[in-house]
Amino acid sequence: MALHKDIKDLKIALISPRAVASKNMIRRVQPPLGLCCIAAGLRAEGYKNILVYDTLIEDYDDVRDLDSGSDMISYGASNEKIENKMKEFKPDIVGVSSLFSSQVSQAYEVAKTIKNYNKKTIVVFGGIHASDKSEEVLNDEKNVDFIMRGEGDYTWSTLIQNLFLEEGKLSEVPGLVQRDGKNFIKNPMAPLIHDMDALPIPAWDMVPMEKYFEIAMYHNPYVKSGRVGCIMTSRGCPDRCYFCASTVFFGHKFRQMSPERVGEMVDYLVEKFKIKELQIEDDNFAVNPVRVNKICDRIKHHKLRITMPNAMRADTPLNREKRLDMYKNMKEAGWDQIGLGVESGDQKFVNEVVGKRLNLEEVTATCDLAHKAGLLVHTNFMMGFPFETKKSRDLTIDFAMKLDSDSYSLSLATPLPGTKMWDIVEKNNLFHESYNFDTGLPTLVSIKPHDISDVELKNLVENTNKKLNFKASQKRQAVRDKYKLLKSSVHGDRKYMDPSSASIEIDKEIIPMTKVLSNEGTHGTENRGVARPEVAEKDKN
Ligand code: B12
Ligand code: SF4
Repeated sequence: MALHKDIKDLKIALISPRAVASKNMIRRVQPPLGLCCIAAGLRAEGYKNILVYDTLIEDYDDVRDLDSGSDMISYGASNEKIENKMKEFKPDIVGVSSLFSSQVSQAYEVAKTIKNYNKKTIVVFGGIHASDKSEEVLNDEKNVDFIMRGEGDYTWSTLIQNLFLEEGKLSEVPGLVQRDGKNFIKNPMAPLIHDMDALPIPAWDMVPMEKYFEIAMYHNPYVKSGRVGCIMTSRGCPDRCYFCASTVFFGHKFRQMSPERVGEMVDYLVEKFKIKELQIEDDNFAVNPVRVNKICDRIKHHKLRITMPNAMRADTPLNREKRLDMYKNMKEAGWDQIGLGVESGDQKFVNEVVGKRLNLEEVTATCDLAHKAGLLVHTNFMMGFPFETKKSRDLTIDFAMKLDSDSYSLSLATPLPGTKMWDIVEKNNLFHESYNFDTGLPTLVSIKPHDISDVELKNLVENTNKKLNFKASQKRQAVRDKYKLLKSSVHGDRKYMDPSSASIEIDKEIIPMTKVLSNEGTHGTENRGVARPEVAEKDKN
């Protein structure tokens, strides 16, 4: 494709599509970190006209039923709005983030909208889902021209040069997938990025940060200030959980930013955006405890409130004294809560099926250590694994009930493309009849249960969640105080119950949630999440 203007003047739009959720999930929204990384990479190469367009923040309150009668919604800017934006910006090429499998139907809508606006505009998909299901995406959606697999931080400028310069060759673009008649040409992937410190600071300045601050519905929505920075300080995880899509994409090698680089990124967020809280999105933040301690020392002067919406291993470092020291440092640096990935209370299942090799005794010990350090603990469990038995479920419930965790997420296992669990589900024809990518959410049954009905399984998971979180809320005032931070939610960190189901049964007594949180200032709940004027107001003071 010949180019008549300076390549650096090309207009590049990067779009994050509408999100899909079920009605009882909160509508989360935070800056699309992947697109901000790509934009920063392009800017560093000298590209001048870059638009990062996050449909979610552009129209957070445009909530639509996905199919009439279903429990599913999508939210974000409409196709008309996206088209109008394209008419205004006139991109030469558009990159669409196809990160979540559950979002792919919405990503297709974006592709159709772009081609509707101008057939000549090149549409490129990238992100975790598109990388793993590249052929399927190209088969399903003719409006997608190319897929770029893998990390996009540096590969975009190679793509653009080879697409738009006369001497360019598409065979040179790492990770590119294109149609070839009925077949596909798949270029080898670029190597994973190892020098994490060399990555430019994500282009948060290209998204409307104030709007995110105002809505304040982040990955962890329990925030004291709306001014939150969401960062990632490492990629990759050495663990091998069989359900995890993250390692399929980012690999098992732990690739870490130095404490100094993390510090620079945090300094930037504090100085430029006046953030007051930090959410660290790493998959397994504490793989290197020495680094954690150094990061604590480097950033504690900012006095930020820090949470980790994702989990870390409960047994890092293995030495409990050192673990306690690390937790104390984290507390001193501003951490309020840590998250632990436990997955199941069935030790044999954790070791032999999940592939996590985690001694559950360490989980129990860690709850005590974290409390000693003054931290709250959130634990993550799953149910509804392929061929799971009642015995295994009972062990999970029993373990979680006895555990001194301050809040719990018990999710329904969801098959994610590329994972070992996906392969097991596919091979054994275990996809639930209602399953499609849209419904691949942790609040819905995606895998045919083995020895329980789907309805019973869903109810069991929902009720157990409520019981666990109720139990936890009775123990510590700090937990009840945390719930006050999200008045529109009922209970739990990731499970947001519909108000109509907001009661729990304990020993045959039905207790409404309002009573569960009695005198704690709980207000009416809203099942679709709300913008949070009270947080925005507090920030002004
Ligand atoms: C933060 C996060 C969220 C946030 C916000 C994500 C966002 N918009 O930025 C929230 C809380 C909303 C969220 C929700 C969910 N999440 Co989530 N989330 C993450 C997490 C922890 C970090 C994402 C991130 O910022 N990564 C860092 C950046 C740098 O990477 P990136 O976004 O992938 O971008 C890079 C590449 O993908 C690529 N790229 C990205 N876009 C594009 C576009 C083009 C054109 C190109 C070429 C390249 C490209 O280049 C980027 C730079 O290298 C990941 C785990 C992980 N390690 O990534 C899970 C992850 C993405 N989530 C996952 C899932 C399943 C979900 C949920 C469905 C369920 C849930 N667990 O609650 C929901 C669904 C969201 C919805 N409503 O549609 C899965 C996705 C797997 C899949 N196939 O679907 C992951 C991988 C977790 C896992 N362990 O498996 N999530
Ligand atoms: S610990 Fe987390 S990131 Fe690592 S493999 Fe398990 S689920 Fe994936």
